[in-house]
Amino acid sequence: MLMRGGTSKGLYFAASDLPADKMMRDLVLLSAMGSPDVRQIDGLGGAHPLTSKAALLSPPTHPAADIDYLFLQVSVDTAEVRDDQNCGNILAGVGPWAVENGFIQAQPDITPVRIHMVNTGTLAVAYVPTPGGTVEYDGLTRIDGVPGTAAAIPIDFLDIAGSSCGALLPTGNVTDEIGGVEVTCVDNGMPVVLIRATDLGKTGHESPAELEADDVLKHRIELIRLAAGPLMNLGDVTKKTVPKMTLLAPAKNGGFISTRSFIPHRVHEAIGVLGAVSVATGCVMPASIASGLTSTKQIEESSTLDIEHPTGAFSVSMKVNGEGKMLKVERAALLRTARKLMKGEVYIKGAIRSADMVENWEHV
Ligand code: NQM
Repeated sequence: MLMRGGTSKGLYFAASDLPADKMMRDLVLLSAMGSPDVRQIDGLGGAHPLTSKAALLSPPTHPAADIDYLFLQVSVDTAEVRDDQNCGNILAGVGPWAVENGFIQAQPDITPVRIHMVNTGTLAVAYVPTPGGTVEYDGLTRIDGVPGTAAAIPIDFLDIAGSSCGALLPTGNVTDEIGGVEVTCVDNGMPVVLIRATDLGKTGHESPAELEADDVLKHRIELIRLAAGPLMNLGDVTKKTVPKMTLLAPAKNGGFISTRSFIPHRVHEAIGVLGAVSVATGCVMPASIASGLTSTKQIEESSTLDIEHPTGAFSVSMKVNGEGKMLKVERAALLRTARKLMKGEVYIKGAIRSADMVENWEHV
């Protein structure tokens, strides 16, 4: 299926329909998306990292889950398929897909689908609207970054702290100095480096296009990212899509904080789901670099925080206890919507179907 999941779009496959061999699988995905090509003209990708994604679904390998979800980022302009990160937007389509494909029996009203997010080994529960036992995509919920409204899919993340880096504060510190800039590195579902926009000479309210046009800024951010990777237990991140780099500024529209996220080279039109959860978590730590930038609203034991981004705001509900380095996240929850766009067969370049091609694939 081709589905919109939150503010992303991608191909959802039964893993068993793809080659078991990883290289062949990746070649099939690259061909399906039309990569590598900045326009992805010969495939289904939408010429942006947010629309060049894949979900591979399979029977659960976790005892508490209904389905396994492996997220793969298919690069647009290089022949790469990466599994280093999870994706909370594409996750929004997994629940409906699981119901539609018989992984779980629909309940009469709402069907909770327990999803094992294989990239990080963590669990989420998505509540899929299934009135009368079939998935309902239409509804009245609006999420910023998507036109119109659709049926709400609430998602609860159960234990995502340190999902990729092994600790909520991967460097062991609330702040670090990297590349001459004070940062907060945090992983609550997504490894993120928080930076004050003004420390890089920006207001933090620029448009994604303005930020992407600034080569000096992009170079500086990349140097910080490459240095942050090993400090965050991610090793050499030259080719990885993590950590994400988020510029922070005071909120402009009544929210908690304003963000601009490099994911890591293009600037997000909104913000990633788990990216937003990590940003919210970093910003509630009293001594983090967000101190003084957040709205006066203090996080209580249970709070909903509006994380502003270029096309609106993203609400994250969090339940935490403790403070600073001892902060413990009990639960993070949010609302997404998803829509089935197409179901069918995707045609793969003939050359990729032949085993010989594996040796020569760079030339195809
Ligand atoms: O952070 C973009 C997206 C994402 C990832 C990215 C995401 C998340 O918006 O969970 O959803 O950061 O690459 O789909």
